[in-house]
Amino acid sequence: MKMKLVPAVLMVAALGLAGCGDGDGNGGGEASTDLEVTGTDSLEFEPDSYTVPAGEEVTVTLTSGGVEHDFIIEDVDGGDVEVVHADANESETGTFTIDDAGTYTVYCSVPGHREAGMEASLEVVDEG
Ligand SMILES: [Cu+2]
Repeated sequence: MKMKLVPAVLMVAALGLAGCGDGDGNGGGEASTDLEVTGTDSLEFEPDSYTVPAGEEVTVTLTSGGVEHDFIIEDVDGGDVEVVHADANESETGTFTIDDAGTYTVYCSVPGHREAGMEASLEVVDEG
């Protein structure tokens, strides 16, 4: 009897996760003006891809784990844009607006983090 319980629990957990991922607009190809990002202790952005609309203000809420992180967008109109920085175990909010559609790179500027692979992909789309 106990053996049968395990797969059932896993299935419920999987369904629950899928449900949470729906409609949040992060990484699903649907543009969102509200990004919830976690900077993990293993130096990753979670999630690590975002889609936002061109020409609209986007709010980023960055939550750091046990290590500080920031959220920088590389090469926007020739310069990097620091959107938000969150100290360890803190959550901070910042905003940005990008007018030109395209694919941008997000990185963390805390020393060593980007070198460890702390990057994400930001898709800016014209919604017409
Ligand atoms: Cu970082």
